[in-house]
Amino acid sequence: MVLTTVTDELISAFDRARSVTVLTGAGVSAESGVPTFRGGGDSEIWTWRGKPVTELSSAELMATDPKLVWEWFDHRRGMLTGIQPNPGHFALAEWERRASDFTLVTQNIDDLHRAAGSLNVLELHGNIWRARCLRCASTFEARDTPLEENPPLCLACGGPARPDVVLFGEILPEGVFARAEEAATRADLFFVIGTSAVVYPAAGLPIAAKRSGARVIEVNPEMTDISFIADVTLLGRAGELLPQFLKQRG
Ligand code: BJW
Ligand code: ZN
Repeated sequence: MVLTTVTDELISAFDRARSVTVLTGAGVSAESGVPTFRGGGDSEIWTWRGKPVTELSSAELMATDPKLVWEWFDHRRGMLTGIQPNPGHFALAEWERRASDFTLVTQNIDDLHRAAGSLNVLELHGNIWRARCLRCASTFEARDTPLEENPPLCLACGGPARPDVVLFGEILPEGVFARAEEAATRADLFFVIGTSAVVYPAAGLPIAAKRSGARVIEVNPEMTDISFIADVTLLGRAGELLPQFLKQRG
């Protein structure tokens, strides 16, 4: 079913749900002015030196030219500086405060969910403000923008660090993905918000939820690769639709 507004029936299903799991993607940050990877809904697309993201954010480039990967992330961090969460992020933080069993899984590395007040965020693809040591694997916050040194050096052992994000061809942090899968299969309502749902294994989560009996609700201005399994596609912007789930509850 395709809808353009949040109906009373959806609000009451949301109120009655015992377990809600949400998967977000770049589209949830689009209304904050953050570009997406593949466009859609009038969003800007990340571009840098004419190279596609699949090449820039790849394990291959990390292995051959880590300084260039840091320059790309430095550019991204510069753009994110000063960007604020939007009503979609704030609504999700409120969903978490009101629900008894709520899990927010994000593919985003921009940290805007936490900035909006979400507490438990499962970051499948890492965090742009964190670095990971290539020698001792410790992780640390690295917020210099622009970078003071490329690569930044590990606070523990002085070794070179890389962005603590998951590039194409890299394995997702195992514990985090396992928790996301568990929440997907436990949910009775599963929301897929602002993602083109083409990147795996994240895009497998709504499929796993559906198989386990969840009702799947998609929020996106456009139909996506996952629309065919969604019970409801809410066609529109996250920042406009997500707050509507809270509106009749005072
Ligand atoms: C709005 C809106 C508004 C606009 N409101 N909405 C199975 C099948 C095929 C391939 C694979 C597979 N398993 C693994 C692969 C390979 C690969 C993959 O999936 N490739 C596909 C592209 C085909 N996956 C991987 O490599 C993963 N690793 C892995 O599986 O390891 C095992 C392995 C190892 C070695 C070999 C093989 C397997 C890792 C994936 C990591 C992805 N990393 C990135 C970059 C992170 C760092 C960075 O930011 O640079 O993560 S890629 C990029 O895409 C980023 C995103 O998190 C991710 C998803 O994008 P997202 O969020 O969906 O954004 P968009 O732009 O695509 O969509 C935006 C949406 O918003 C649109 O729908 C708009 O309409 C909508 N929108 N405005 C609501 N206002
Ligand atoms: Zn180290």
